[in-house]
Amino acid sequence: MKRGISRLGRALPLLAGFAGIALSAIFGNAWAADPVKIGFLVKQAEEPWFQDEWRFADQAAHEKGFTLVKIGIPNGEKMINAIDNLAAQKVQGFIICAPDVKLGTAVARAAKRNGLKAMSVDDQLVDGSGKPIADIPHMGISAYEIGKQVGQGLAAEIKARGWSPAETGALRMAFDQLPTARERTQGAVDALKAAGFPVANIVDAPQAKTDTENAFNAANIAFTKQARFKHWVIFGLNDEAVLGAVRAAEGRGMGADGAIGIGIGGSKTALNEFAKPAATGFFGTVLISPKRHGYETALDMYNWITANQAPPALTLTTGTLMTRKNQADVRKQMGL
Ligand code: FCA
Repeated sequence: MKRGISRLGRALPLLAGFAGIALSAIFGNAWAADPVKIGFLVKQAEEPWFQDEWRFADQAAHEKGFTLVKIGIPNGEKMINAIDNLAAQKVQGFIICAPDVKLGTAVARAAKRNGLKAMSVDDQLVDGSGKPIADIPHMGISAYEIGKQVGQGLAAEIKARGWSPAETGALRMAFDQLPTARERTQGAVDALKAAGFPVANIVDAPQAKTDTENAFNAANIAFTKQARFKHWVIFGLNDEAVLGAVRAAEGRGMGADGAIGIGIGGSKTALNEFAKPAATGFFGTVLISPKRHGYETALDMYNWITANQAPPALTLTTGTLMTRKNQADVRKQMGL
């Protein structure tokens, strides 16, 4: 574009002084002087995972010198308003973890209407028929594999503690309307099964929302219905799901020797538990990378805007089992 501008400038010497102004009017956003602005919209701004993502996206903004606009979008209406708002602020593109993946078509439409580039993070957007939206690049976790790591960790602990599988229940904190959540817990179920855990002892606790409070309520209902088990292992889509269930177990007199869980995340929710002087039932978590999901997606968007280099259509990140014992080493390895 710059070369085009100078050629045109030479061809119209009389207008040379006004070329910048005139051409920026003609070429709009393509005029190189526009500062880069990127939106980062998340469904649950209060959750430590999303705060970490924002923190790492801020780091990218600082390094590259772009402006990052962070907005929490707890529902579809706020989401659409936020996208329109980004356009009004002359943002060129945004990264989004939507409050409901079925809003995919609405996101694509709002982005197109406003001429914004869009990329999703964590939760992949789908269209009306449940298919991922092809022209919205995505970075998510390898949900099924990470779920398997959770299940393997729990199976190993059942063994290490000498718990009889027949007397142990497995609580699946369920949020099945979210594909990544379903895949994560399916991975854990399959790993438990593969380790010989009795399938009939797997109990579902459906959560209304993916936070600790809703997990606590869901787990309490399940524990009341299934009082026959002596021990419990707990898993779910994130640390909040598992922590809520661990708190519910504690409320029923089941401490770390009665009920243990392994979450997914590794942000503050998990670290706060590990920092307690005595081990709680929150045994571990599969640490995933807020740095990749925040910093890397922000850089991807920056390159898309400034160099017209679209991000890969799909990037799946891995995780590492982290417990009280190895937390410092594992976090260091992940560059956190
Ligand atoms: C989903 C969950 C979050 C986090 C993220 C990676 O969005 O709701 O808690 O696990 O995936």
